[in-house]
Amino acid sequence: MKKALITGVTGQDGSYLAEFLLEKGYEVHGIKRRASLFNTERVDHIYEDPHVENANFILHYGDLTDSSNLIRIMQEVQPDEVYNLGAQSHVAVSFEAPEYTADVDAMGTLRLLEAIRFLGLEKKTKFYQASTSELYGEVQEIPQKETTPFHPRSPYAVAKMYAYWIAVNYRESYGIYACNGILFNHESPRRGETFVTRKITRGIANIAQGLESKLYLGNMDALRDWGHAKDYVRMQWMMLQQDKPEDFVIATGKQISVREFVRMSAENAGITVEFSGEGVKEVATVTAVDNETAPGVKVGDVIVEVDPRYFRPAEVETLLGDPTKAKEKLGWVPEITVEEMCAEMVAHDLGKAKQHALLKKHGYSVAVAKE
Ligand code: NDP
Ligand code: GDR
Repeated sequence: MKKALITGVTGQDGSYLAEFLLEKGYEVHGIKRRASLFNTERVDHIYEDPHVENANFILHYGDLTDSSNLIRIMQEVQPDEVYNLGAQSHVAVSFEAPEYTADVDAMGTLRLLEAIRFLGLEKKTKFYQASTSELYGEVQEIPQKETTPFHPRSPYAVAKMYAYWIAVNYRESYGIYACNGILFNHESPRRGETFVTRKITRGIANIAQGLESKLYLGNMDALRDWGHAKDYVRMQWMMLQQDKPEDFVIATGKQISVREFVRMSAENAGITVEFSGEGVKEVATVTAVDNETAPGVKVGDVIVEVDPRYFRPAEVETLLGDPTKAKEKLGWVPEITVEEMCAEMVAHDLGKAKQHALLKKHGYSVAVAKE
């Protein structure tokens, strides 16, 4: 039985990857952070009571800022594959907490690679690094591929740039099977609520159910190549099953704007919107509504406004990936379109919003968390 160790197992990708590897028959170990509340919601459905004998999904307390902890876990598990998905992964937050982001995202990667070396696991343990299209930042070529030069535009992207190169360097210096997946944005109903797609699907669902009246967004012109996390974790595993370690771009090859994602999400909730105004004055107004799915909305309501607080000191305006290498060398093709993904996310968030609306109707207080 192969053993995998996943950092960031409680995150979006970590949870899908853990499911995927368990289905493949792996013993899966994950690192979770200590928090004052349970933070395992995304993996609770696959969690096994530690009292059960031969459990094959095992969680360890740990942190990417703690070398001795990482070495101990690595020594205990002796993994065949390490997937380094743990990160302070929010670009906007990285401007607020640049040093912490560097510590976790850059130094955390170094600590894991050093643990492999320190324990003499160079020939046994394969290493996957969660690299990112944010490395391209101010894009030098459209679409972006493995050979496109990098120009990172945030403390997050700069930290991930270090992680990218240290993985390459440990491959070249010590022969470690280390590779980078340069993944473009990927989303799902498990996406963190403050990333733009989930902020939109959740906000629209709450508005449809009358729990909120307005959604505030930043740069609506930003263009992204959005795929589904399930397709992308499959690729993470495929990258570690090759004879030779290589880096791959993972993307769909299509891009849409934040504005278009708003329109699509609203349609999925039975709301038609029209955009007017420019820059910080831009709004989305309801022009038609299906009151079965959106009883909280009427024609003429302004449901989206721009708030400059969500603008970033340096923005990445456009990203579009070219996944030809992954298609040709690994036979990987994304199976879920952005339209299907958006419909899935809205349906999921509408389900939750309906539950909250029902509780509210029966007199229970419902607080909607906001950024
Ligand atoms: P999430 O933000 O959903 O998950 C991040 C995970 O990292 C969580 O499990 C989080 O724990 C954990 N984590 C954060 N800080 C630490 C720390 N100090 N020590 C240990 N673990 C920590 O990210 P995604 O699942 O979306 O992304 C996975 C990886 O892929 C990340 O590295 C991200 O930067 C990268 N990436 C993501 C893309 C995307 O579009 N999703 C695209 C390209 C790259 P907790 O649950 O406790 O917060
Ligand atoms: P990104 O994702 O920065 O690409 O990083 P995010 O969803 O945060 O932003 C995408 C684009 O939308 C614009 N935007 C907003 N973003 C947020 N979060 N909130 C808003 O209100 C808002 N309004 C507009 C942003 O400015 C941006 O242009 C994600 C993360 O998963 C990274 O970890 C990963 O490396 C990259 O994707 C690829």
